[in-house]
Amino acid sequence: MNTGGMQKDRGTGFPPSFLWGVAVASYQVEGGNLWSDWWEWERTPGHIKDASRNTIGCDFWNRYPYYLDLAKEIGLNAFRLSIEWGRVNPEKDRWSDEALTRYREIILACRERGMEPMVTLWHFTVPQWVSREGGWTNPETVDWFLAYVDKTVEALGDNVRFWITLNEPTIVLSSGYKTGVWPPGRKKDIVGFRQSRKNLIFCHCETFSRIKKKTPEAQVGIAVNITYNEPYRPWFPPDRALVFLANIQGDYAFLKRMQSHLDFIGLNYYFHNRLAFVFQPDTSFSAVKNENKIVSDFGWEVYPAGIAKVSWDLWQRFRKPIYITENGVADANMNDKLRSDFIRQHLLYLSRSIAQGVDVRGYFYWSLMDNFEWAEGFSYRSGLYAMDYEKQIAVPRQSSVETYRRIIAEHRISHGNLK
Ligand code: IFM
Repeated sequence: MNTGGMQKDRGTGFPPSFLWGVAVASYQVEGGNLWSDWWEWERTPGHIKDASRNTIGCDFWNRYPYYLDLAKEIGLNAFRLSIEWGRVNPEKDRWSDEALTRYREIILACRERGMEPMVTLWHFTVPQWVSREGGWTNPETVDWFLAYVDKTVEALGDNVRFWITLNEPTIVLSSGYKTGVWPPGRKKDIVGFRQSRKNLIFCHCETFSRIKKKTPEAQVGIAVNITYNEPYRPWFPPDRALVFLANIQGDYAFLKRMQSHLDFIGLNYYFHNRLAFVFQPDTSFSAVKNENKIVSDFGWEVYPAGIAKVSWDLWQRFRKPIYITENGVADANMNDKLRSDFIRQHLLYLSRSIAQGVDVRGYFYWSLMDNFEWAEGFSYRSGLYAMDYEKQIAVPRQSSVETYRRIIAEHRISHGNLK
């Protein structure tokens, strides 16, 4: 087996207080988020594959006890969810106590089922009124966001020990301001990109300080999506230079700007890229040359060694505890060998990192059930449970649910669950 260049060892266990969870995000599972920018975005033809059904989606907003029961059945001790800014603050200066009360109920419902809630304050969407005022490019958005943070932390803070300020900000920056495939749909808007980046970094740091001031015992981090980049030809300096550039321009640079304001790093790991130098200025001289022996429904190569590589790299650079806040694979097949192997292999590599001294404290599979996958709409199916949206039921993908349940129960990767 490819150990990704790391030393081989026998470690296959997880620390006693390890968090075993799944992750969901408000806009993707709740349904009915009509105050958010994505709601308008979705309704413009061409933006989303198969958007027509996203009125209630999984209807987590109303049916959260059903889903939390399913999560509990897997034996999880943690559950990652997010708060929808547009629900809490649907119009400028209008706040919804009703929404905050519901979020409080959801968080308590996690606790009642023995699951530690990990709560994300911003997972991609802004309220429509914020978007009309220029979204993240507008410096006032910082004040609006922080007012939302204050209200939310005031209402929920006594029951939340783990906060994530922002989810994958660099993905939103590039999709919203470089490629324009996500709201606000700007292409090559370098000025907008830079302003938004600056405002997001400030929001993270200030949110961290405010939460810590109010509840010093809370743990506050950020979730970043890091691709494991490696040179296609390790002996070829231009390929190595591409990897170096990709790393310094991406999330490592972002994290560096906020490292004094982080209790932990949330790592969302999905895949790797083997980068090759090509003489094509329009592709930034870079091409991805993956082997693609095993790929997800979306063509993402399954590469479990990468989770260990990135965790190791993050640990070496920042020395902060790491939670794997997302890791998952899109596979619509009900006979889901791909997903169960994916879970086993990633956890095996993770256990090896832990044995080598990397401080990894939790793993959250993305996602509990199939849900709304942004521009891909409902076609992306990564759930441990398959959604039947018409009937509003979630059907277990047996092999994956069983695999994850067993690993959690044994708290280690044993021979049995490696088969
Ligand atoms: O569904 C997304 C999630 O919102 C952010 N991280 C990646 C997931 C899968 O693409």
